[in-house]
Amino acid sequence: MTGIVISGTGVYTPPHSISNETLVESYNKWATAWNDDHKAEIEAGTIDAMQMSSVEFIEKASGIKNRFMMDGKGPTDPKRMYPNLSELAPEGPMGTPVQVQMALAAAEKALAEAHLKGEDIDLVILSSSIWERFVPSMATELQKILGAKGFAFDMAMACSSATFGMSTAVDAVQSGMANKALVVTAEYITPAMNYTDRDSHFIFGDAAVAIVIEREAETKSTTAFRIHDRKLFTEYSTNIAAGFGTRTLIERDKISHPDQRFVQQGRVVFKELLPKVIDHVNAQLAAKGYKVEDFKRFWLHQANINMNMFATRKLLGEDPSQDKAPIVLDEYANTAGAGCIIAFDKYKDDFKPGEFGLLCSFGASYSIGSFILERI
Ligand code: CO8
Repeated sequence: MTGIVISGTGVYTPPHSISNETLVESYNKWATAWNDDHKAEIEAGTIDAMQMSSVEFIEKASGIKNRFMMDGKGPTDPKRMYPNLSELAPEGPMGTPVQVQMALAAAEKALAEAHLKGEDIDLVILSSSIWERFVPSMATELQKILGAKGFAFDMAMACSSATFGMSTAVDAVQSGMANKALVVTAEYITPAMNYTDRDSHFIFGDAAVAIVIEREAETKSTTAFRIHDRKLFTEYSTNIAAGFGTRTLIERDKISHPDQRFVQQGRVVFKELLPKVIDHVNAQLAAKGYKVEDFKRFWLHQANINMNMFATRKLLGEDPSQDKAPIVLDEYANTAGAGCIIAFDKYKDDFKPGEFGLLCSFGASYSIGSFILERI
């Protein structure tokens, strides 16, 4: 027992809702035009034709039906196939980044639920998979906008950015380094996608989530969850990757190479990561003396519906339901670190004091972060 609670959460949903139908139509127009342009080579057998994407495949293989984007026009323009700057983008590189504006919108909701103001916060962690700006740190800009005190920093842990950020915040509050912490995971991830890659063009959407962490004895929240336990795991893997970084500033001719953007071995990830997730959760429950029956709900990472079905079947020994292990990826797609927190935010209001839930992120790097929570 930590004496620490999650006293508020918030979700920011971007303005552009893009369905599978829209995305597949633009991809197929782009692929058809590419095949027309390369007709001679395709006929000569020197290159392969681009295959068409399909709405049916996407829904069956992933469970995704829709996603939200900060710009929907670029990725669905067959002549462009990458995002435009968002409507929220500042005039120049030193204006407030879109990612900070997404973070702020989520933070305001989380603070309202916790009955706190920005000035009550003395630690801001902006923990996300990828970065719109490296220096100055975006967390310090969010700290300034909120009027928060203390200190702020950026951190990154791919799909487990939110849970690892939360764990760091718990440590800071427990140790007395901070009194009240705000963790924000702002996944502005569409710029890192390759919309000309049939295998991955449908996977991600943008979203931001925020979580307030504070002492149970001090909280004014009426919806708080006590953090009973947390368990983190990492193991290096290149099966989920995005190559861009400072090297891209040197090797500028490689900016359009597919390896610069998101690329994954989806089947390998499925096979390698899931057993680790199941072992991780079972070990955590056994170590703390819990059984799966003790939990009302499992808020799981949101990458693929088949992964979540498999994980809940293995853990619970039964077919999962929306009530037991809610799915939000049908509407939001994969939002990297934000996914399990969106599920938590949208499926926590029916909890009564004394009921338990398990929050678990898993994905790139590899990483796993799981929290045992009790509604107080
Ligand atoms: N339309 C039609 N057919 C397609 C399409 C498409 N869009 N895409 C692929 N196909 C074809 C394939 O070519 C293949 O054809 P063939 O059998 O002839 O080779 C066939 O469909 C089947 O393909 P797959 O075997 O790849 O299909 P799967 O059923 O395995 O599904 C998935 C693919 C959906 C990718 C699945 O493997 C999956 O989701 N796995 C889990 C992956 C996962 O969880 N990844 C973690 C994501 S990373 C994350 O959560 C956060 C990352 C944060 C970092 C971001 C940095 C930018």
